[in-house]
Amino acid sequence: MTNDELLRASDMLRANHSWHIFTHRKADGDAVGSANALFEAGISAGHSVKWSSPDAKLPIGYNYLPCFSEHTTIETLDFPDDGTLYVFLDCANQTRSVSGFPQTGSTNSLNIDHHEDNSHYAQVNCVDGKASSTCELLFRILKAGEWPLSRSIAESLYTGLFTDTGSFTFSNTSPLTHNIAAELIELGAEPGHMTDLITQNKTVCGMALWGRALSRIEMFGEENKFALTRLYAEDFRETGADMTETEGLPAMLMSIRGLKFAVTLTEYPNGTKRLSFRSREGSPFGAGEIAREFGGGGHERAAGASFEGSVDEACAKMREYLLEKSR
Ligand SMILES: [Mn+2]
Repeated sequence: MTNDELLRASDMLRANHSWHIFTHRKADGDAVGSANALFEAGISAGHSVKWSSPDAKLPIGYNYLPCFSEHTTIETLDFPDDGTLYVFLDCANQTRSVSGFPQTGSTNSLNIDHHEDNSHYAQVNCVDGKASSTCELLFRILKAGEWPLSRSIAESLYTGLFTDTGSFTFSNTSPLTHNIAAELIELGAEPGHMTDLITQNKTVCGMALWGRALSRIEMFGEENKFALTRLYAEDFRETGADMTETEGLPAMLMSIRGLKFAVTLTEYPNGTKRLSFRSREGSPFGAGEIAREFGGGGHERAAGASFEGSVDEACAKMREYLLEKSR
């Protein structure tokens, strides 16, 4: 990513005074963090800004971010050509967010993302598959364009850096990631405080839900390199946990010694059914590769897809599939 490319994105943001920001379905820390940072940057510059996604609710743990409550739920939009700049954050393709986006490529739009499989759907695409997070890339855009960076913008960006790198532990953590984290700390994001805000925010109900998932882990394959667990809709109802409280659970499985690849199958109380894949070095295949085979997407180490049918059937099929594929 050259400085000119960063400036091109920054100039587009500067020239357009009305923005509509979109984040992907089932937002994570990077999506919420980047949207918060950009929202605040826009408002501070005197722009009019909106932020939407199909999510009925964002993960409640991120409610310390200043623009958290600005999010509105939209399933579809007709994307009027009224001078609004449509900004997609952390969305590998436009189907990951609000539907109805025209495929013509001429809609006034900007795509800021770090997914390797990004489909370059917008008029201007600022995509860097090497960036740890959308927040890392957004920081570089804002810095290149000399946008003022407040302490709360720094905290929003730090949130995405922290969560998408698994607390600076995943292989996407580069020297640049740490340099940017250092700059964010200089701007006022305190690492200890941020870690508390991001990680020490579970509810007892959420912990009970995790307990159910952890108690159902099945290890299989050669040297137990695969793990699988499941959550049923009843688990949410019976524990009182919110739908968004599964965040962090798939990554938690990866703390099992020797594990290379993990799948979490979740049936949400609203009927949505999700597969979450995590992989690490030494896995016979990447998380993204498997997710794409199931019609989903994501990164080498973390990816997701949806599934149909009963949870137990899907688990049995997944187990067979992984064993077969690694043979
Ligand atoms: Mn991301």
